[in-house]
Amino acid sequence: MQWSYIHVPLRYGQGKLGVDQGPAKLNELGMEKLLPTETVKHTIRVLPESEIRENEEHLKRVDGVLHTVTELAEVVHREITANRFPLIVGGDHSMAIGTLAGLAQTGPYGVIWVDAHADLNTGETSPSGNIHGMPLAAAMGMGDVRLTEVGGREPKLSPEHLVYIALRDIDEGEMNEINRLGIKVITVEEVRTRGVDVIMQEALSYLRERVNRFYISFDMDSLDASLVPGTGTPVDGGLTEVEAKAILTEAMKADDLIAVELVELNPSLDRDNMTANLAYRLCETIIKSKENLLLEGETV
Ligand code: EXY
Ligand code: MN
Ligand code: MN
Ligand code: MN
Repeated sequence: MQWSYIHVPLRYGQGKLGVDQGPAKLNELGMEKLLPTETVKHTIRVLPESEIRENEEHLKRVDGVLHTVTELAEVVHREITANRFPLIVGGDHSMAIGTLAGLAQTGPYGVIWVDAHADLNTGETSPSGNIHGMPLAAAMGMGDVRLTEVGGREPKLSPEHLVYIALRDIDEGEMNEINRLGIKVITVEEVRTRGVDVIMQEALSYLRERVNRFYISFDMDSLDASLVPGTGTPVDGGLTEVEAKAILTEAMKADDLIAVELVELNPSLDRDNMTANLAYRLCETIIKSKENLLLEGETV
């Protein structure tokens, strides 16, 4: 298995400066040394701030988001087709519009979305107009065509191929859609009371009844607000580091996992690098659990 390490220094899906520095901060902490030397590396291009117009109330900075997600879709499509394993690091969660589109170009897949938020708004339902709250709506073909048609006209994701974990800050429009579409939700409460192995087994078997591949998108704000000052939209009542690591380890053990994405690390908001160091430890967990699995596989 060969890794494809994809940097997405994107911040235009939301208004705070600094989240585009997430990938660079992880590299500063030594991230690239965690990856095997033969890892393929990509940095997705972003438009300069000077070219960004704040002129669309309901889809803020849409040109900046589109520029990057269009390229990301193509790179993800190409990397999966080349049988590599993308580790995609952001950057704000609007980047997932590109990831979801790129994966869709390689066939049906499922999603485990670890996030305090549903990211299921359209321009009409969004309270902020920030596109980082819209990637899953766009992937399901809901909302503005500029977002829904990234990487192709067809919807990129079916609602029954999505499982939320740690969801706890949901807007009214999103709640209506979750109920209407019957999207599967696993709360922090369930993670805590039923245990990570039980809920991950449930999430994986739910997806495996429907698709034979899945990816995990991990938003740093799925963790408890007290652990992540360095993220743009922290929410109380989140995951502990131990729970987050256990979820990621279970996902990495799955041989039908095709990609991992880690988003919303904002070093400018951080305190003494505590969020960046935590994100680094999560990436270490991701990489080591996959590498150990491969080693075991080889020794068998
Ligand atoms: N639901 C709120 C909105 O749409 O503006 C907050 C979204 C936060 C999105 C972050 C990436 O998870
Ligand atoms: Mn292509
Ligand atoms: Mn998110
Ligand atoms: Mn979030």
